[in-house]
Amino acid sequence: MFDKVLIANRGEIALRILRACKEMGISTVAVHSQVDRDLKHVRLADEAVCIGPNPSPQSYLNIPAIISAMEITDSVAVHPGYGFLAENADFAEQVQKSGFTFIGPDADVIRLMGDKVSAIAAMKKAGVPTVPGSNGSLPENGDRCIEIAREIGYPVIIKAAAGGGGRGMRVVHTEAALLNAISVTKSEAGAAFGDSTVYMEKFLQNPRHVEIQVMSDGQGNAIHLGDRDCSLQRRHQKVLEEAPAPGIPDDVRRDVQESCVQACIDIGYRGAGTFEFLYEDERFYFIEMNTRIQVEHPVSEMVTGFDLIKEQIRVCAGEKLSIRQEDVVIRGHSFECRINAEDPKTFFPCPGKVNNFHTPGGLGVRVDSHLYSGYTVPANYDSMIAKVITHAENREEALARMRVALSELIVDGIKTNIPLQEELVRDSAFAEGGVNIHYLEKKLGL
Ligand code: MV4
Repeated sequence: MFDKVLIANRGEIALRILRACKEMGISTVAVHSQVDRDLKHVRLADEAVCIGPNPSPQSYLNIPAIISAMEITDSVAVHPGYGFLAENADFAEQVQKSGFTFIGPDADVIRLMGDKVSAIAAMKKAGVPTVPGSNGSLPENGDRCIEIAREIGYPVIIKAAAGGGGRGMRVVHTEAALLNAISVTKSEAGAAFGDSTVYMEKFLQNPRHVEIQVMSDGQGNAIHLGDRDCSLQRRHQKVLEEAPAPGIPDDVRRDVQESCVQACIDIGYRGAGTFEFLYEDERFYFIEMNTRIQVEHPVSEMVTGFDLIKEQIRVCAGEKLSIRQEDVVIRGHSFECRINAEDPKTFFPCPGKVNNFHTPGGLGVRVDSHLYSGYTVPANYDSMIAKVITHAENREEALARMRVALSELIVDGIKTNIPLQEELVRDSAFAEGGVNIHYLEKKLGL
């Protein structure tokens, strides 16, 4: 096992990783920007290194600074968390070339999945169901593009191969609008990502966002840890997630889960991963794979009782998977509410000093947060300040538990989205289960 792990992240996920390392007897190194020296995990880590000024490009995205911090602290591995460098293949490669271990898949697997065209091709080959589409990048020839769109049928969506997470896409409803949409999406993609490759898919009008959690050891063993429904989102930011995804027929669910496991083995995947799907009319359609631990991983941990961060560390240290698929039993239901420091009406970030922080508790209640009374939320980073997670024997009880948990939560001094979350856990359509990706934005009148 690793002697010392450097945590290349901040906030709640840095604290989550720190706790896992401590439980495993691994020494910890926190790296932080200047404004972040008072972060909770920085105080709790065995060592801390300031890696630069507050803007992320100069600190949390500064690859030489992070590798230097590994060298001066004798760290042997780095956990990237989510965001920042978590899916940066060049970072993973430079970590490896410097003689350290990146806690994640190989750089070439990150690259394969980072390019959505190659990711979809790899998934199709492995038997994962994909969206009907161009099966590769769009040709330069406009007449060919028109033919492809006719075969797929309108509406279609043009997506940047280097995009993902909602960046660089455009819906096209008519043939008259197709070629201009392709050319605009291409130039935007070229400017944003330095790669103007685009592809085409059938546009699904009212899907749900359902994703499958996997874990693989890169030694031929892979398992899934069930699914999550993340359909409640605003501007591609998830707001409230749950596991398992409600109302999916057992055979449909089993088939897609098994295809994800097979894909992990096919691509030589190592570590935690998420297969993102659109789900419509009882069918799954692969859209992207995330090669990192995700914000919403706790709901999968709650229903499986399995520590995903500890397993990531174990398999990336060269151990085989510690459990088999038969050992994974989905028990009950779990919800996660993301708490953000933002105006509940305008959604503008609201950083500032937290005078008082009181967290809910009790059976089946978990709070993943780096906040403490007196902490100042800086303006430089993501506005998520806490995740409130509940677990119970069934969906209704887990939701009731969330209503109580939110009623106990106090974040004094700054504006938060707690009022929005309070409303969502009382929403009757959400309580029914299975709302689609447009539900929240429609409810908010966007
Ligand atoms: C789609 C789609 C409909 N049809 N692809 C947005 C984020 C990126 N991961 C893919 N996205 C979408 N791709 C096809 N063929 C609708 C979306 C989409 C979406 C997907 C998941 C969660 C929220 C979303 C919000 C708007 C659009």
